[in-house]
Amino acid sequence: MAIQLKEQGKNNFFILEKSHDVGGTWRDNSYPGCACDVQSHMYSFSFSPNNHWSKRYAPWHEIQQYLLETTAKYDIRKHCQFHQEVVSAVFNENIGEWVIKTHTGIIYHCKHFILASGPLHVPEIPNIKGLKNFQGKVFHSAQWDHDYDLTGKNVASIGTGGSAIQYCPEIAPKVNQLDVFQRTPAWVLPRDDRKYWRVEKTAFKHIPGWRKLHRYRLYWTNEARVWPIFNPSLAKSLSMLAKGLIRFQVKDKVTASRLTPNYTIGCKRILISNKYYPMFNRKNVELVTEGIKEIKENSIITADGKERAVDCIILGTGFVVDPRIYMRDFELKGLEGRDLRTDWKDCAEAYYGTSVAGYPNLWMLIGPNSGLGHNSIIFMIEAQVKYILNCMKAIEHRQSDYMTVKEDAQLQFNTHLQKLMKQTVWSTGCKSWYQQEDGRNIAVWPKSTWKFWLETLNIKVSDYVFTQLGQSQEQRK
Ligand code: N01
Repeated sequence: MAIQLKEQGKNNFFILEKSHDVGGTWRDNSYPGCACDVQSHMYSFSFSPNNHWSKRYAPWHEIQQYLLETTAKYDIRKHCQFHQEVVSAVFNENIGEWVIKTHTGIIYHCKHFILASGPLHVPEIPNIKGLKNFQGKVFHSAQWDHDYDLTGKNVASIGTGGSAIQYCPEIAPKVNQLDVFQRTPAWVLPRDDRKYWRVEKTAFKHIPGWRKLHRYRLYWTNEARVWPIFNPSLAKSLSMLAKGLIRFQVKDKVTASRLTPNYTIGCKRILISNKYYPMFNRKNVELVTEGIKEIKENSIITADGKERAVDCIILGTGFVVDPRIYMRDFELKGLEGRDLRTDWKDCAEAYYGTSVAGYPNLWMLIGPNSGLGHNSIIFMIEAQVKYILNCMKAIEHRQSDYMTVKEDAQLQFNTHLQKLMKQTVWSTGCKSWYQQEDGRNIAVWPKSTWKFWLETLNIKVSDYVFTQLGQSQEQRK
C-alpha cells in the first residue's frame, strides 16, 4: 500500500506499527521449519521480483529479508512509526478526518485510514486448566524462545495446524520425547519442495519474462485448487487418495487411523509437508488424541487419566481470528458515533473485505471474507490496494471529501457471498477458524481470485455515497 501510494506521488502518509520493525507474520514467526506454503515466486509482490529465492517454498527468514529489502528499496522506513499501537480511531464528520490515538497518547489526523493489521497476529493461548501453574517452559509458536534449548527435553506440543506440522518434525530428532496433542487431525498433502537449480536461478535473472511466466504458471496451478473447494464431491474423492497417502507414510495402523480426519479434505485449510506423517514412525514421538484434562506443575494429565512428565509445552494453537475479540480494546467510530465493535456484534462484515458501511474513507486489507485457502494472499492484497487507490481518485475527481459504501450494497454483497459459501467444501460440517461460533464463514473469499481481481478492477460508484463537507443530509442522499 505504502509503495503504491508513493508511486502515485502521494507521499504524505505515515505507517503506525505496534512492533519494532516491519514484516508482520514473517517478523514474528521464526519457529524451526517456518516457511510459507505458497511458492515464493508467487508469494511476492508483482512489482518487486526476487531472483534469489533459494527454494520453491522459502523459509521465513528469506521472506523477512525480502520484506526488509523491499522496504529499503522503496524508502518506506522513513514513513514508519514503530512502537505505536493504535487504541482508537474516530471519524470527525465536521472536518472529514480520522482522529487516531496510539497507546503512547499521540494523536494523528488523516483523511484516509487504512487497516493493514492482518487477521493472524494475536496468539491464541488456550484456556486449559492448570496451564498457568506449569513450572516448566511454555511458549507459543509465534513467540518461539530461541534461547531455550530443547535438546533432551520432554516436550508437549498442543495443536496440529499449519505451524505445528512445520516445527514438530524439526524438533523431534533433538528432544527426548515429543508428545503431539491433537484435537482435530489435519489433512496433510505432499510438499513439492526443492532447492532451485543454478540454471533456474540464472533463467529467473537473465531471461526476460521467465520469472513472470513461472509466476503465471504458479498462479493457475494454485487456482486449480478451487475445484474441490466448489465441488465437495470431488473433494470427497480426493480425501480417499489422501487417506491412502497417510497409510503409506505411517507404519503403525492405529496411529495412521487416528491421524486421518473424518471431515472432507479442504473443509479446514489443507496443509503440506513431507516430514509430518513420517515423524510418527520415530520411537520418541507419540500422537496423543485424548483431550487434556489438566496441566500440573510438571506434567499433563489426559482425559483417560494418564499422566505424562513434561519439561516444555509449545502452543501451536493458532491465533485469535475473530475481529470482535482482538479489536475488543480498539475503539473504531464512524458516522454518527457508530462503533464497529457494536456493528460487528453479530458478524464481521465488509464490502470486498475493503470498505465498511458507516465508516467513510476507512479501508481494509484482507478484511472479512477476503482471505484465501488456496492461492497467494499477495494477489488479493494487490487487488485491494489498487481498489483503494481508485477510490481515492474517485473522491478527488468528484471534489468530495469522503466516500462511504451503502448499507444495502454491503448487505446484498454479503448475502450473495454467504449463499455461495453454502455450496463449498467449507460448509460440509467441520469446525474451523474460518467460522464464527454460529458457523458463518467470515474469513475466506468463496470464488476464484481472478474474479476478485475482476470485480474490484473498477469501483461500482452507485454502491457508494460521496460527501462534500458542509452538505446537508438531504444532499448526501
Ligand atoms: O494455527 P491453526 P496455526 N486445545 O489455527 C489446536 C497458517 N499458516 O498457527 O483444529 C487443543 O491452524 C487446533 O485444534 P482444532 C495456517 O494454515 C500458514 O497452525 O481447532 N488444541 C489446531 O489444531 C493457518 O491458516 C503458513 O480442533 C487446540 C491448532 O491448535 C494459520 O496460519 C504456515 C486448542 C491451531 O491451528 C494459523 O496456523 C503456518 C486447545 N484449547 C501456518 N486450541 C504458511 O505457510 C487450538 N487448538 C502461509
